[in-house]
Amino acid sequence: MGLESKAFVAIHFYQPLMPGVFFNVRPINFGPLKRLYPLIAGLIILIATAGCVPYGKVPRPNIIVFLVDDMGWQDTSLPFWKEETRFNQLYETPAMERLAKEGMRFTQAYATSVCTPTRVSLMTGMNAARHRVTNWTLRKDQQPVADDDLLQQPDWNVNGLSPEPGIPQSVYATPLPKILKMYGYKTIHVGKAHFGAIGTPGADPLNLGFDLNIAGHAAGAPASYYGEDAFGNNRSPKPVWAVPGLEAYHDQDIYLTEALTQEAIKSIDQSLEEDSPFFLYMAHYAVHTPIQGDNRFLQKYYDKGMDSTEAMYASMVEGMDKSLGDLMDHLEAKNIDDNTIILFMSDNGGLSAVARGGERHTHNFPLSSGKGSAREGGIREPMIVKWPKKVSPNTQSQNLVIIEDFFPTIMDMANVGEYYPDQVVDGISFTRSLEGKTVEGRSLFWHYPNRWGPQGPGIGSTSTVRSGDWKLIYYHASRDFELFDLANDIGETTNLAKEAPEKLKSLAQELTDHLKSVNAQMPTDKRTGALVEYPSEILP
Ligand SMILES: [Ca+2]
Repeated sequence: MGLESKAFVAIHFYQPLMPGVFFNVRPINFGPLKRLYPLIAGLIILIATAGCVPYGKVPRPNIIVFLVDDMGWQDTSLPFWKEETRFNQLYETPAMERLAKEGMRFTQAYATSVCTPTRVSLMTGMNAARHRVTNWTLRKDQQPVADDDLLQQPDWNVNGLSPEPGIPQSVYATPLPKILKMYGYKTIHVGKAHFGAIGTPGADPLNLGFDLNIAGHAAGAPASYYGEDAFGNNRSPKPVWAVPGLEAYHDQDIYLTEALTQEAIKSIDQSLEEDSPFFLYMAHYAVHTPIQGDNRFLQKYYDKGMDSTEAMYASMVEGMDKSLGDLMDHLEAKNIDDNTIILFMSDNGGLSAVARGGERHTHNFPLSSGKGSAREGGIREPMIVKWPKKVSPNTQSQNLVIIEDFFPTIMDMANVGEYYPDQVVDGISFTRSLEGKTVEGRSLFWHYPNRWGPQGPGIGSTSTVRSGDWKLIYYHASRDFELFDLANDIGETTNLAKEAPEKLKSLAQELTDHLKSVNAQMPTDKRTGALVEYPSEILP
């Protein structure tokens, strides 16, 4: 047993004397031993720390999760494919290029296809089928999108993540920042939260173990990106989307992305003054709708002859990238860049079914479709990790990674050792990938028994598996299958379900086994009143 786990046990044991400080561990009835608490606790702490580095002195790197909202795999000048695309030539993201030169680029990294499921998986390490926050959240006890005529959505966790047990229709779990805080991190939330519904504990990042919350609440988009518009706060009635907590920037000529960056830099400086390692969850609202131009960068995209909506979108992408560059500059200026890990990720694919300029479902080319879809355009993400002295600079990994893997990986990065969250962690640490090793044999799973709203390829109630280069999508309403060979068909243009029946059968079985193992919720077919079958059950 390592020092940290000894300390952990000590802390657990000590819990009755320090209620509410650490985990919500299940209460132990020590009864008549109560009077001996101070003696027992003192002995345990003595044993745990004898001959070891004191608990508070274990060196821990700073960790930044830089999470972009709705950014597509191709919304960057940094190629994530074997060749540069026209989008790589259109977008300008120099800071992402700089980060990739200093770290590792993941070319096959995944999230879920919409916001909240990804964020809950990141904070808990759970696969969406298990945590059951399978769609985006907003209002307490309400689905954000009504059923369609064919399927009734299951009783999924519409209230999102909860740090407290007993909240109806929520998943109770020990959130990532709560554990990091226990290990001495100053935990900072900046930007979009979108973990829990309005009026539930999970709506407020402070309840999840963050020491600071700048601008995060239940809503998953800003009413406005403009300081002149007080980020939506001056409207009457005030929309639920009005961004909280940035009053100092109201009526100023400042873009939301920049205001959040300035606040993040202040919070880093505060951590340095307090001599604490920090965990900064820098979760930008950009580049989610509303698509509103970032005037610092807009003109150059007009000059490229782009559609006006697309020019505005590209300016939002570059504004986000400048934030990354400013943070990297600040780490260097404070001489902490060598002790700060940066994980860059997006929470779902680029929006393509609505609100964009140009032809629908083409904005993530060569990938098919976009946000809300089980196709690659909805789930494949730009991901970069810089880990000084650990990750070789300017490297790439083709290993499969999915969003719930961030949780155990960050535990490794933070030197947490053994830890005991209240949930089952499905994610697998990708530290081996970061060491440059090839990791094979890992299958990834998605489950979306819900309705998103807009229509398009791969959009709908689905379950999906990726195994090796093969991917199977099971459509709940039609019971249809799509089978793709991604190595040769990254655009998912050719359905091989009929040509490769054995592969179809094995993937349908693997997907079924996963869904059953996590007790996944299936929708109900309104025509029959019965639950939709698992994929293997409808094959001959
Ligand atoms: Ca999103």
